[in-house]
Amino acid sequence: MPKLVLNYFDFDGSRGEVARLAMHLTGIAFEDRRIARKDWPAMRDRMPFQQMPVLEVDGKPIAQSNTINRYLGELAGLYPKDDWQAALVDEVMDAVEDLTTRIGNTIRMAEDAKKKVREDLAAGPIPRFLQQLEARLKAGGGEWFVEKRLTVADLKCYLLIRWLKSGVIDYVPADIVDRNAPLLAQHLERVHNHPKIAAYYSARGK
Ligand SMILES: N[C@@H](CCC(=O)N[C@@H](CS)C(=O)NCC(=O)O)C(=O)O
Repeated sequence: MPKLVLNYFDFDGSRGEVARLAMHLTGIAFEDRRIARKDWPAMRDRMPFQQMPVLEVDGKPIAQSNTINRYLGELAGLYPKDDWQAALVDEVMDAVEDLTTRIGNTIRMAEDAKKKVREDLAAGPIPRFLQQLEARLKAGGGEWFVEKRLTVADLKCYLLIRWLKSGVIDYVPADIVDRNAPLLAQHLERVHNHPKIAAYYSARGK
């Protein structure tokens, strides 16, 4: 097993959290290098795309969350070997990434613009993404996205749904998931109650 160091913000969610969960779930040893916001400006230029997460593998950096998720998913056995099943995992992860980016782009907007863009997203694109993701969950049997088992696609979707349901995204109603994709709300509980994930968050005091 290579020596793994995950660089990500000191925050239990979003793009770096799939990697943490994948490694905790499967007992892969890694250094969880949590970067405080105040230290980020001084570090930014050392990161390949001035972004995180960045995984160091035997000292060599690799960026882009879904690339990291696939790499670790393969190491951890949470990514399909079959090419078609793997493509289905990628589709979910990339769709989640697209929606995360669209919402994320609003974070630094002025309040008026933020309100308008988020209300527009909540009126159409977010429900559509949720319905499309739910359709893929159904196609996979309703419990997990592919291979009737937990993969990195489930972790990636879980973190998006947790964010949407948390109520912290102003102008996006917290019940948007329940109203548009109730199976994704159940999926959130399924992942959250996985014994190793529940134990991980409990150990972190969450
Ligand atoms: N496409 C990239 C996006 C990475 C990204 O936007 N990361 C955010 C944190 S979640 C970041 O590093 N932002 C830089 C900043 O806030 O200056 C990925 O999937 O890893």
